[in-house]
Amino acid sequence: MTRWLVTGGAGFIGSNFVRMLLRERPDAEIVNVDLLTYAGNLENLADVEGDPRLRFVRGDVAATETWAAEARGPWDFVVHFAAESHVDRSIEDPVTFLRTNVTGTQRMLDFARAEGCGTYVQVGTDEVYGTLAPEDPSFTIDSPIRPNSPYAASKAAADLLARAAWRTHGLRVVTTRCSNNYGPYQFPEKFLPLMITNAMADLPLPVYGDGLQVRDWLHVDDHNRAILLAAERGRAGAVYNIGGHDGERTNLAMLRDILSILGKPESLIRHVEDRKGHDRRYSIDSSVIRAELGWEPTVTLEEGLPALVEWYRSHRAWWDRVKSGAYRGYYEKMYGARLGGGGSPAR
Ligand code: NAD
Ligand code: TDX
Repeated sequence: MTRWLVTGGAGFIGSNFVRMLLRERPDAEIVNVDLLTYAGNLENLADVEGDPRLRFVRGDVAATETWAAEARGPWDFVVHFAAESHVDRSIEDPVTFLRTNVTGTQRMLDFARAEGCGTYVQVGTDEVYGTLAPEDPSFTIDSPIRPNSPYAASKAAADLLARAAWRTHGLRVVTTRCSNNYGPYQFPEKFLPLMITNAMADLPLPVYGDGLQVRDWLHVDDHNRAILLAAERGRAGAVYNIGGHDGERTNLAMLRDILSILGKPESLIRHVEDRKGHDRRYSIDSSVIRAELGWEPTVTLEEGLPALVEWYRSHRAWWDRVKSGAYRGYYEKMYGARLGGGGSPAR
């Protein structure tokens, strides 16, 4: 058995990672620690709910002492996804981001050392590099760290604490920095699920500013395959940029594609006030992980976007429950008296 502790496994990327591990690593035994904030939803894992290799512990990464007894090491791998992840929320409420993303990461690094850990993966973001002008070269792992939102600043601090744990204590840390992900089970406050579900319901599509900001879209399974490689074969202390499968598009171009796939009119697009400090362009140079670990993205936007729209078409029950708030009762219904882990109440 290979023991994996995954944090944030009830969120978008983490739940897809857990599903991938169960599918591709028959010897994996997984504990998923998640606080179930508004962004955490165990319905994202409903299809693997009964798998005996997967155990859920409700817990706060910033209060590891409240659940450590339910997740004793040693661990072969700790993969730290849990975070506050939405830029707009970080502008309104930065302190929550510091608690979860900064304190929470330090507590997870301490937990990994105390329990024993083969490799610790810090799941980071390209947003730590700041923004690019249209003609700038892509971000490399040597680009300066210049975060522009409280979210990005908190993730930069987390990455640096992970590096410090490697240098100071010799914890085997590998850090990944990925561009914008898309795929199943993304919370519909984020751009693509918000726009697809709104368009399906003939609701307006709120585009920040001129809509010409560029993102470097990557399918969540390609991201998770890179994380798996980084965990199993990554170099201690390495930073791996992940992204860039011909995925650079303006927000408006993405919207036009979505509307055309759905057969909906462009009159649904509404330009609204811009996000404060809005990063203009992200673009990722993934040459290090390609050369060192042989990672290659496999899903192009041309195939991935229609498949994503189809997923939202066929999973209306899932996103109806998320948008209506009904998903919040799922954990209590499924787990009832087995409320373990302590932690703070879900926000
Ligand atoms: P998400 O918001 O969908 O999920 C976050 C999960 O973490 C949720 O299940 C939530 O309940 C849990 N969580 C939040 N606070 C917690 C706490 N204090 N203790 C325990 N659990 C807590 O986020 P996501 O989009 O899946 O992102 C996962 C990770 O990947 C984050 O670290 C994010 O910064 C990073 N990332 C995301 C993207 C992207 O495009 N979404 C790109 C690059 C990196
Ligand atoms: O309503 C909207 N209208 C709009 O124009 C929303 C929610 C977003 N946007 C724009 C802002 C961005 O230019 O769409 C783009 C994508 O926005 P988000 O989905 O909020 O993603 P972004 O800010 O790019 O950050 C994402 O990628 C990096 C994730 O949320 C982060 O967690 C990840 O680290």
